[in-house]
Amino acid sequence: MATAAIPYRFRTCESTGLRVHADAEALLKVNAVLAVVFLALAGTAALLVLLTRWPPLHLLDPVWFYRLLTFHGANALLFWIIFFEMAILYFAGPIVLNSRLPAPGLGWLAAALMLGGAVLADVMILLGQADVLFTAYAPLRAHPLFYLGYILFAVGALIVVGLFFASLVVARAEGTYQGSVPLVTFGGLTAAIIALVTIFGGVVTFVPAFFWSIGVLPNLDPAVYRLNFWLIGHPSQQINVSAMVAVWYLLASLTVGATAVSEKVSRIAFTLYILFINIASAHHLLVDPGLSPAWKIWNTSYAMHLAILASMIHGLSVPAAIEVALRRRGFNRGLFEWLWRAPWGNPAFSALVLSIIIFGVIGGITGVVFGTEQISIISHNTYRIVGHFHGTVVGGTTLAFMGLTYYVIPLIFRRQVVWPGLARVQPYLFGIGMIIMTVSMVMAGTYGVPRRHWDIDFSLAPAGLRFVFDAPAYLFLTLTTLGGILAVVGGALYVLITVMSVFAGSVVERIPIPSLGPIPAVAGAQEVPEGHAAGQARAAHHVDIRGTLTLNFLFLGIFVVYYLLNWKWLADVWPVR
Ligand code: HEM
Ligand SMILES: [Cu+2]
Repeated sequence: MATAAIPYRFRTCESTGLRVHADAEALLKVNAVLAVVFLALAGTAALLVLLTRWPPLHLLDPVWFYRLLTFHGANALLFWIIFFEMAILYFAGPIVLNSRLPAPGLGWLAAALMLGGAVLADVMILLGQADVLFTAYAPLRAHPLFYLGYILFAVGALIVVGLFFASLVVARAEGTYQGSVPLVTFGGLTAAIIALVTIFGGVVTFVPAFFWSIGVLPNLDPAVYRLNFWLIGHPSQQINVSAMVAVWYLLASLTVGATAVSEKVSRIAFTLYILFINIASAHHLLVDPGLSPAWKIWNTSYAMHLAILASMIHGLSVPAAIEVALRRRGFNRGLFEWLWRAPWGNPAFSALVLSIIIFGVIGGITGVVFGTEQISIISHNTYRIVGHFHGTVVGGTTLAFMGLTYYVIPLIFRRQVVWPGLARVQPYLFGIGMIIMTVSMVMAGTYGVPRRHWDIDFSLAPAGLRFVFDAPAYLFLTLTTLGGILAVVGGALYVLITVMSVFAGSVVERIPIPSLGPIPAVAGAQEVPEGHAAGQARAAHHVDIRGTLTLNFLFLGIFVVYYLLNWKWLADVWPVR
């Protein structure tokens, strides 16, 4: 090898046999720990914002409500998720491909830039210099250092994306990996390619905003800002979806030994994301003036549905892979024996399944419906939107990342997960809390409750100017609060378990991985019992996914009903007599 002069240190993973480069592993650890720290910050702000949005309580005053709402959005959707994605790229690149990480020094520089940028932006927000909310829409103007923080963070992320591409090249050139890359790397590659486009969006959005905030640019057109912002704002969500789906395949393999039913179809689906997702950015601009109806309709129909098709393919393919794997073990009776006998006590598995369900049923269906040009008019800027995206990035992506953590701890940090009993219930608390919260937010929004509103019924205004919503709106806001509290408890448990395991867990060298050998016992999870021998023999050569297909048709049924209901609600807004 050409690089023999540089002492690259490797270890061989006892559990997977992978050859792990020490620098890649150290960078993975640092990024993962930082992710969890920022999640803790985001979650603290979430609780305060949540309790403020409950009309009887109104915990924070208006200034701190908007300040911490900004803080919550930035720390959750940028810092937590992207730091974790950087960790995933270090895993899906050099570690999965047995290769070295080229130029590890750049990885440390990137981590420093990202940490510095995140801290800078957070400090500016908390000092009251950036009360601009997540979108930072002009003409709201923040302190220049806030935009600089975002820009530094993005530059750091760009470097890590570059290192990921470089590690693919190095793995190929040095022959540490032959053949086509595994699905998890392919998913990481999808996310990394979309990230390039997204970071371009970040440049055209935040660099002008920076120059505007220091006074070099005299004015920033709000409509142009919004158009540019959604070139970063929407595709970055597709990075989250691609990373989440890659984690789904990985977790399905780690927890029950599942392999994709058709790798080719799954790869095509990932490619559809790259080709068609950016067009969907237009759904954020459907009520904006200045853009023609033809532009809006073209951009939120036709090709956009090819990206949705991709998610539907993964939503069929991952559960199908799980069903096939469990039926192979002999859980072959009827439609659903495999489902009942799945390893529900393994937190990585329950997180995976809840993530698929919440992302698909809540996030997915509401996304397609609210992104429809006509229906957008009754959902835009209502609490329905907040319900929708907590279904995707929280119930979907965040929960999947939580599940993966239960393997990162033993495999990368080589620590036992502490408190197995609590770890077992953690995904259920978070997931069920999120289900209650997101559904209630969507319902409150259906009764007209706006998003980003400190005081929906203007309780401080003179009597004649107050506004009262229909009673169900208040009921759903109460349920939102209860579900949110449950999720905050689940989230806090995740942070505690992770931090305690990483810093004080007992050392573990080897855990069983079902795709490579015996069934896992992560965090004291119940083992998958070996199935009935007869069923096992019968199932061995047979791809039977009747259970998954039944669930998928149930999903489509809910989809159709909800879509039609929304057209009815739209018609009710403007009755024709
Ligand atoms: C237990 C966890 C969480 C709870 C209880 C929670 C709750 C909330 C609430 C009540 C709002 C305010 C909505 C409004 O007034 O319009 C909000 C906004 C938001 N949340 Fe969360 N959230 C949680 C986790 C997350 C996570 C993990 C993410 C991202 C990965 C996230 C991303 C956002 C974003 C982007 C906003 C919008 C900020 C804005 O409007 O500028 N949340 N959340
Ligand atoms: Cu979008």
